[in-house]
Amino acid sequence: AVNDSEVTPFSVPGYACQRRCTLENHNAVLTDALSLLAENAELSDEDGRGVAFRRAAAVLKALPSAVTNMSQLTGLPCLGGHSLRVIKDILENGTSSEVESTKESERFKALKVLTGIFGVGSKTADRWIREGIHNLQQLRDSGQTLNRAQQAGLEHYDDIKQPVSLAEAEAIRGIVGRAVASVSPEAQIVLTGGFRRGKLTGHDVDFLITHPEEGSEVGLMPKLVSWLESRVSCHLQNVLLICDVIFLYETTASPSTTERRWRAVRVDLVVSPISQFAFALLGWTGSKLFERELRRWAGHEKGMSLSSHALYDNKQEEIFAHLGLEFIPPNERNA
Ligand code: TTP
Ligand code: MN
Ligand code: MN
Ligand code: MN
Repeated sequence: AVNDSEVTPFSVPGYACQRRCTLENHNAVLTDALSLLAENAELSDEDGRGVAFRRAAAVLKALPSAVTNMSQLTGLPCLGGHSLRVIKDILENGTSSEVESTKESERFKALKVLTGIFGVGSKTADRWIREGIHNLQQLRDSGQTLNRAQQAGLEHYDDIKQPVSLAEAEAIRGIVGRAVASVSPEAQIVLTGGFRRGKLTGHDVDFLITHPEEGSEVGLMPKLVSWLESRVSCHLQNVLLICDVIFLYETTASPSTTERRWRAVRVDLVVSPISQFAFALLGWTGSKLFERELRRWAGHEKGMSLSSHALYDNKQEEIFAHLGLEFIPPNERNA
């Protein structure tokens, strides 16, 4: 056993947006466990509990080495009693009984499978489970009415479940880039989301599109979508966009086969006016918790509202204060 006197407690600031956190994670066993409990809470419509587990996991992700002793955690932020019990269980026994039983529970397994269908959220999945639907076959047999997104999600379930590689993301960046260039030659496209943070795989590919001239981005999205859908260019006969978000493209076929290999990938396309581009880029780069923490910091520590469109000062008067001026109400600004 490690002697407590040898243990140096870790120290990290309270908000995730105050911390530098690369993809290197010395505590993956612990953070995987807490992330699973977060996911289960989110799927059960317990968002508060979900965020608490996400914050706890983020603190552990930011540590410079593996936790070996509970006393190293003394004074760390965001580690509530529940998260600490899970961590202690894993440090002492190698696994957490709560995590293991959650993983094995029929309800969690069914929620994961059903919400894994694009277009199906936890509320829909919960209703289906109450109607006795626990898997894809039962869903198909049930005669449930599915909307267009869900039909596509079900049809391409296996493809979409498979992570997108960086190479695929770059290939799709090329295809979408050519499509954007053909509907609006000056428009710019940036890869955002997890790939911008250096991840090598993702559950989708996120793009942010803008135009250097304010206003010229208006109408770009419908043009881009219909252009991709119609596959008008012979260079792009390998692309099909369905539901705005599911992208089918031909993977590099092996020369030995003439069979077409199609792969469905989720894409997120966002168009932003250039005046909001910086906020959109910040807002769509993630991670989700980093974004949430930036907004919490802005609100709680600075009295401001941050969104993917703007940063507002909640009290207009404060702008005057920041400028060292006495507040002048609008009706007295008729200079
Ligand atoms: P995701 O694509 O869900 O997350 P990711 O790219 O980090 O992870 P993965 O690799 O699994 O795809 O979201 C990307 C970012 O976009 C994330 O920070 C959340 C943010 N975002 C939305 O998802 N929806 C919104 O409406 C806005 C404004 C931002
Ligand atoms: Mn993404
Ligand atoms: Mn995601
Ligand atoms: Mn996304």
